[in-house]
Amino acid sequence: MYRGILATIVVIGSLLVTASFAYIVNPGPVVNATVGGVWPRPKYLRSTDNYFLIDPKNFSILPVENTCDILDKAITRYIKIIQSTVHSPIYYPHVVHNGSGTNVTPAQILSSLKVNLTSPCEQKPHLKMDEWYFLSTSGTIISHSIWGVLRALETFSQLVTPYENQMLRVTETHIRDEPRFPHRGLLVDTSRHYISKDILFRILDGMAYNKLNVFHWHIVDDHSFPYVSKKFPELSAKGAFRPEMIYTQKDVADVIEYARIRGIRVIPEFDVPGHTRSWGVSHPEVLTQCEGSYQGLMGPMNPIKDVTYQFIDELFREVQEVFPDQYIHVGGDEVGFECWNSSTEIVDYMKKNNISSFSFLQKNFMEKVTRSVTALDNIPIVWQEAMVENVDMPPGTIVQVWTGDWRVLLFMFTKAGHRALMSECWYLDHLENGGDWKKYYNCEPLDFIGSEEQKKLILGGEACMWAEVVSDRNILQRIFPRSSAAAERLWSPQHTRNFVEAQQRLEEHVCRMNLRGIPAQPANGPGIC
Ligand code: CP6
Repeated sequence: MYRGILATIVVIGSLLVTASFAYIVNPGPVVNATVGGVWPRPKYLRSTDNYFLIDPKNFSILPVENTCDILDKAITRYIKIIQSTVHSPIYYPHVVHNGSGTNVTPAQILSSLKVNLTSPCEQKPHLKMDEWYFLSTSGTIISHSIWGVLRALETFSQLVTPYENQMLRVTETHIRDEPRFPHRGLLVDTSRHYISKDILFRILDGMAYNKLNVFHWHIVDDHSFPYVSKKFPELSAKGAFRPEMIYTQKDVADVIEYARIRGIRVIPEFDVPGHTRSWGVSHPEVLTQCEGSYQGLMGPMNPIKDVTYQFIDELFREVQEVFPDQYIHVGGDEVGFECWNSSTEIVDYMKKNNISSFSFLQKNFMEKVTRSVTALDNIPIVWQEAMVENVDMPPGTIVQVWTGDWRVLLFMFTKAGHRALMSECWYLDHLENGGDWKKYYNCEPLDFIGSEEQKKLILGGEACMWAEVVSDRNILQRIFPRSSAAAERLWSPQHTRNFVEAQQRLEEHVCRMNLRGIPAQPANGPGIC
């Protein structure tokens, strides 16, 4: 009874709020999907009563000024996507157009989309890349960088919907758009379960469909070491789950390239000094040998031995050559002190050097490691726990918040002048009942007390896909569409917070991702896709 009333309210509410959109009429009390709704929602969007028809077999995307391999490949991808839209389940006979995009003006045929890229392509995406674009569905894209063009093509492809007789339809729409935050990431853990390269590619596809631009590759951890190092091949030879569950140098290069041409940065994480048990299979000398009741276990890295730092330095030197991004994540989270406490060697060292706490050891460790990163002109990212005991982090270090009172933490880190990333509210391994994208959607990274200066230091955030309970079989469903909620929070203006409106666009966005080969799970309960 209650559920019936609730559903009715939801349906009526949806109709009221989106009266100016086209939507699908469904037989039951399900969430209606928009038609040609854009996710994440653009900054400025104006649609008219005019619309265009597209013959998918006779449509081209044409560079008018600069072009490059990234643009050529994007055109090939998006032509294919646009052509496949004729198979969308959000099909015309079900569609009621009211308000914008009604059949007021006789339809014209749109045969090409002209891409006006006003400056030469940059080779690789970076934190400060320009993602601004102008798009008119009457046939024009303008952008000052290749990255904006990629975002514009994604938006255009989302505005296109099926029409009768294998034709497509797009409402005349004018959009000026740019992201709110420059760092819009997804963490993927490939240590707790090995995720195959093909699935990583599809994750990157899905990221592009959501305008996410940072693939945070949590590539190794306690449970396995799949990265095949050039200098230390024994790390994966002994530390991978299975001989074939590895990322060769070619695999890594393929992932970076796949991401690059989609405007996605790849930031590797080699988490130290905790979360390193898999390193110890081949290099026990860099881990602490626990004693007492922990006898036989190996703990966090050994912070009092030079070999530890030499080893990290050499490995990070390689990692910084292999991964072109200027940033590298060095972890620093969840360092258990029990093992250090059990080690006679470490306790003696502390006495001799007048060190009274384990967090002081941790501070020294993180200072050394971040310095070896900056020595090679890279910039470290660390988890929040690395900020202990007045640690002296190199200038520019970014702190990622994942647990605890994030409002207090963001205040503290930005007060100290550090740039920060929000992840606390975007843990994708935490499951709730259907529709749990709403709690992700509700999370507002700037919702803490702090000055304008402090808020400018929030670069964005990341949704986190820890892989204890996901593998190739379910990771895509777990990531999408829940990370889409974070993607919109990070891209769209702060005032974009209307659940009822977002719900209908997300309903369509899930259908769209499904059509494009991403097995995104249902967003809202019963639905037509
Ligand atoms: N692995 C690593 C993890 C987590 C972290 N670091 C984690 C901790 C708590 C939860 C989820 C994930 N699995 N290396 C913390 C950043 Cl609830």
